[in-house]
Amino acid sequence: FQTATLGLSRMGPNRELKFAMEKYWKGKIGKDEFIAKAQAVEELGWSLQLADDKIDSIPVGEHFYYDGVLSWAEWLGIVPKRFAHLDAGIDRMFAMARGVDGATALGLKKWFTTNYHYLPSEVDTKRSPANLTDYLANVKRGLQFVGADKARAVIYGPVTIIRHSTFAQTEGSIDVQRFALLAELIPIYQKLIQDLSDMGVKEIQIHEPALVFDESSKLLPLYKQAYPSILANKKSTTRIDMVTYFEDVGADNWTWLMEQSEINKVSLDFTRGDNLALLKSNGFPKEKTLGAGIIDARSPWKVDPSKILPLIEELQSLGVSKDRLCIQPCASLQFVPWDLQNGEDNNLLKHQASKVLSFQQQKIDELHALATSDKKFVADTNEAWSVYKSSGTRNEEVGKAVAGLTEKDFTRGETFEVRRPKQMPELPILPTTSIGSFPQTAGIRRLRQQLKKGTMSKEEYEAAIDKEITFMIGIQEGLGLDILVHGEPERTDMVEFFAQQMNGMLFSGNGWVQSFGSRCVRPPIIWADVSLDHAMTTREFKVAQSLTKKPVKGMLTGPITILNWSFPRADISRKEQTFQIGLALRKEIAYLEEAGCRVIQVDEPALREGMPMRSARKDEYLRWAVDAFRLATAAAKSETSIHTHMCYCEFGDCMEALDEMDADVNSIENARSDDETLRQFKAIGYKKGLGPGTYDIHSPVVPTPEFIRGKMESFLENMEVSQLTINPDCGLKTRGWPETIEALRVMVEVTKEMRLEIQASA
Ligand code: THG
Ligand code: ZN
Repeated sequence: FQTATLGLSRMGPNRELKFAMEKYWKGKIGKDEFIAKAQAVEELGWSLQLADDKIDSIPVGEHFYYDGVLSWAEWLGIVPKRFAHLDAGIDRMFAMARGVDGATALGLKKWFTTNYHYLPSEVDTKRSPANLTDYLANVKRGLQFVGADKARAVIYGPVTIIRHSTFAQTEGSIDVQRFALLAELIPIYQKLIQDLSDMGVKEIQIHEPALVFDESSKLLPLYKQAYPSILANKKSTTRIDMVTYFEDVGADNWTWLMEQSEINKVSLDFTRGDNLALLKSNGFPKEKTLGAGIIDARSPWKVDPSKILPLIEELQSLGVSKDRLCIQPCASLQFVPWDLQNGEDNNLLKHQASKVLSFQQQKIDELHALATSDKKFVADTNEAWSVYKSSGTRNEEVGKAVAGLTEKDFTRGETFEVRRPKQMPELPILPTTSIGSFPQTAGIRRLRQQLKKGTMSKEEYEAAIDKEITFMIGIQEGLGLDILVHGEPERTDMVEFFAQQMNGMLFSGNGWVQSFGSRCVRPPIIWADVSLDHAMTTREFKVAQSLTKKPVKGMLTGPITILNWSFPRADISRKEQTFQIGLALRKEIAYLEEAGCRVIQVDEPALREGMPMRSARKDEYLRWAVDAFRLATAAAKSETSIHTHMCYCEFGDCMEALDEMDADVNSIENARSDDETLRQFKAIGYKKGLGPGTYDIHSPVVPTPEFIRGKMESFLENMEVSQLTINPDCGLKTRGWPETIEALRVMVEVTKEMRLEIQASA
């Protein structure tokens, strides 16, 4: 078979691109040095695909410095007015990503169902000129390095760009604006395709993952308008690979795709959604090549030959002959770390499970082995999986606990109406609180480094953490907040912190994946049944609660978020793993109650991102995701107030699920969405507690009393007074102390005034 990839990890084996970007921003290196470092990473990626002829179709023009959607917006001239005066090029691109004085940065949004964020382009009435010079120069470099036979120029297609853009509400219908933008983009893409043809590019990968959204009534007309007209002038010798990923394309898009004679190859994801069913019922056109995304680009696990070899057979039996079948990762490999053998300490490599792990480098090797029908690879991999499966992945007790769950285990003892009055009855109306974390100062980060290096003992570290907690409780007492938090000085990444204390989790030392821009995360790897055998958060809770009479909120990360921000194991369902984590958290809630905790927040910021895009699977996912949260929280006493917090996503299409979680209070990001979230809660008749964010924590600007008052008036128009809790939008970890204190002071002062007004008018 032929082999292809659809993109590689951008950061490099040791996050070279991250460090180069951050140095360039600080002015420590110049532009030429920055570009040289970035190109070295790109060339390393090319080299490892060229080695032993492992990969036949190698992407070029695909190495983005910050984000792909952002780079294409810059190249296409989709630049909002506030940046339009800057010179085109990477500095304007970085300015849009990070903001410059007077011009706030573009937003960040989750890319499909991943934990990677793209930057939505903002469409203004006037476009800047397109400038594809940098892109074309990069493709040219790629052609020279990789050779014209293997190089595949990557283009982000116009409909995917348009689908990931925001439009001004004042400019009328979004649909009309989308078509207007497309009309401007078509000639730019026409010229681009022609230029690539002229440069000698033999195949172009047009990435149009928007084909997997369940929105064909809105998007298919755009596709029909865009294609084939942008391909009209291409040479017949330039082939087109239309690339999709993350889901199946659905029946309508399938029909359209297969009818397009200008499209020579269609790349489909066979690891998510059900493209196989579409192939079975429709067959595959004889003149096209199938790019079969059979290696899961988002999983750190090796392929399982007992599953993948029958799939390859089946694709052929469905009429895709061997010469028209190209095997490839289902998406870009940016979602897995660079190389399992690079920078990992023995902790990971000595672990039995590492024999079935596979990062980017290993996936490229796997593709080569599958393409060449390497029998030794198949035998070795089968053997590794069977050793793994008999190496303690199952925990009988956990298995029994999950299998024995009944309806009752998912249901609080009393209904919301009955239990709510029993929770912290001493609180005033409009109780004030924060989302949990306080500024992670350089001093706090230094403590952790010292503990890790061994220059500080555990006792000294804990004493220093307790001092931080004491300081934070003092600040909150002084501000007059009603529900306090300990501030989380002991925590790094909220998922890593919990995963490290649960059984069944594995950690890499150097397994970084890009989250946004230069920021990376190191997802825990779930390798065995998850369980908990000690309290994770009670020590710090007790320290904090001993310092105040006010209730201190216990702070946990929810089961769905722990799953979605980890690498789940491949041999059991995500649902089962999430329930295991749910049971572990259920224990932690009992430990916290035992320690005297009366209010516990279980954060689920990643609830929405794991939701499949097509409706049937969406409902199924929401069912078990909500159940996992309920499993974690249902055993709480009626007197215990369960809060949750959500952010990073728009939740408009899963509002009922949020209600079904049955939390007593949902403190949800709201400030930036102009109270849209608040109105959505009202629209579903939400009757439980709500803490819509009063101000955006992403900016150091302190909100004015008038701003907070406006927000609170809008809350009161949409909800009953008794439902409301007053809090910022999100955690304050990334903020400095001065603006944090000042903003909370304003929030508390305005709340006190409003309480008096409400009481006076009652
Ligand atoms: N944890 C995890 N995933 C997340 C978030 C999280 N996804 C969504 C959102 N939050 C992403 N936000 C960030 C913010 C900061 C960083 C990463 C993701 C970050 N990373 C450090 C860096 O790249 O330098 C590395 C982390 C470290 O050194 O511990 O700053 O909260 N899982
Ligand atoms: Zn948040």
